[in-house]
Amino acid sequence: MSDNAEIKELANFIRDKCKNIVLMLGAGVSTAAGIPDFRSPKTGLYANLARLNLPYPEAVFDIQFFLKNPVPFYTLAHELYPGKFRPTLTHSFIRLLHSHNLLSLCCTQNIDTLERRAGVPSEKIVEAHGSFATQRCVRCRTPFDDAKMKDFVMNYAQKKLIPRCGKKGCGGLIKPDIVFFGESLPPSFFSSQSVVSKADLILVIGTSLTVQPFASLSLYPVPRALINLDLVGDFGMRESDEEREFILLGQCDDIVRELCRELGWEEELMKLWEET
Ligand code: CNA
Repeated sequence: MSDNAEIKELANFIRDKCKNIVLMLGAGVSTAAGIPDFRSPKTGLYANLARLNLPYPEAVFDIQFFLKNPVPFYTLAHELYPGKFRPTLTHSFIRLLHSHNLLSLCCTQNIDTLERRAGVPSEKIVEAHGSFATQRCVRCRTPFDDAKMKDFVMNYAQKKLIPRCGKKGCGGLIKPDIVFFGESLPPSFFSSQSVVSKADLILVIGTSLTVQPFASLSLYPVPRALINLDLVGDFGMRESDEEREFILLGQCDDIVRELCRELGWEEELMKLWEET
């Protein structure tokens, strides 16, 4: 667990200096909800994909592979589909930052929509890698009905049916609006950059900072903090005359709870989480 003095310093910094906090989130924020991340050595998705017979683990989210073989993706989608999972304490912490008028933007790589479910307003969320919330045909781009999609994914384990476009003469594969490897990020990601560059704190939580261009947001010369199990990106390498950085290593739910205790928000956090 992280050094308590560092948590106290971050709490003081937030209290004294912050009005515009930008969050950068990754899969580690949702592991406590029961959703595996990608790269954790034993529990991550990539370590457990052998059963899907993939040529390489990332293929499950590769657009070229999906077009040839959508079965591994739909097998996984059935397991990860939103609705089965509850927001974590860290998601409620983001909602709390919003209630305290400190949240400028929540940029997430996650596709599980748990930020929305925790009550973070949609105008404050940039889903940089898309989400399971909508879907469309990969060929003609026609949107596909949400309820039908839910039915296909929820029943995939029994029926093994993959949704296809119903438009006459099309029949293309249906894919959730998740950004696969080989696809561009949504315009909202690029337009958010000016907000990130003006943040008075970038809070990086639960990400290995390995996927670009998302990871590059952490490089803006503004104060930043890392809350993660391990040291990632170029954290720890800033020179002493550069902007301030805080490094808090451990389970993010434990660290945000302690941070909230220092800020006098712990009771509010727990109440919010219990009500979510
Ligand atoms: P990643 O590469 O798997 O990294 C996760 C990071 O979080 C690692 O550094 C872990 O050490 C750390 N971590 C794991 N659990 C915790 C915890 N409880 N507390 C603190 N740190 C923790 O995942 P990234 O998000 O960096 O990679 C980007 C991919 C992952 C995006 O494209 C996502 O779409 C994709 N993804 C999303 C989900 C989801 O939506 N929940 C799940 C799995 C993968």
